[in-house]
Amino acid sequence: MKKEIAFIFDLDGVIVDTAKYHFLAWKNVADTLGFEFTEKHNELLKGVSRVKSLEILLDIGKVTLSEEKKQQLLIEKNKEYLGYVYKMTSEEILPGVTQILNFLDTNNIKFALGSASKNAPLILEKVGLINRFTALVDGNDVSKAKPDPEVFLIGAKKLNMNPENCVVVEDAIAGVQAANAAKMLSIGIGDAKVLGEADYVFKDMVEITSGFLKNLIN
Ligand code: B16
Ligand code: MG
Repeated sequence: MKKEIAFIFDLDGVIVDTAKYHFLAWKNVADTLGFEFTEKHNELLKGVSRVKSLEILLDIGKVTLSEEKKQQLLIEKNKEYLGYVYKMTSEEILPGVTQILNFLDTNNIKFALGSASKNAPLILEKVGLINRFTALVDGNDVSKAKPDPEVFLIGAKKLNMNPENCVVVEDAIAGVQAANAAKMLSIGIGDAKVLGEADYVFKDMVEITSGFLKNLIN
């Protein structure tokens, strides 16, 4: 017998790779402030809110700024980031994603978005996926950042599902922890050494086969 389950997908690192654009925009901020910001540093910002990302960046550069200057940098960073987002097309949907969404649709399994990004609706619109999600939860809807389960619990509510019947797909350890705290099944996308707390870990979305998905629902 089929189990009634639903999926909640993270955005950056799962559906699209916007981390590379965040990197370029944050690097510009670091350049302006006069310190080096590497791709390795950028890993620390994945899944983290915009405001928290700036705090981490300033810590890396050992820079202290006034509230006013921080607000100005946040606006400038987002402006540059949006410049990249506006150029996004469906070609940037990560390999494997479309097949998974098609499988879920074919099997009448609902899915929602659970992202820390305040730009999530725009990104989904640019890549042509906005109308495929039953519900969207983004950085504008939450007051507590991952690893707090709030984002996924709101997602379950919007899907009209019990949290225990939801499956979360996440690339950030804070997101995996949030899913676990919400008592949802967690699927990590990326390095198994980093995402070891997830119930399942796959290198990328292509590795999630229809056989695996069939096992989950049966
Ligand atoms: P924004 P996710 C996260 O997206 C990114 O991984 C993270 O690097 C970014 O700081 C955060 O969104 C906020 O993004 O500046 O667009 O509001 O992985 O939760 O989908
Ligand atoms: Mg992510």
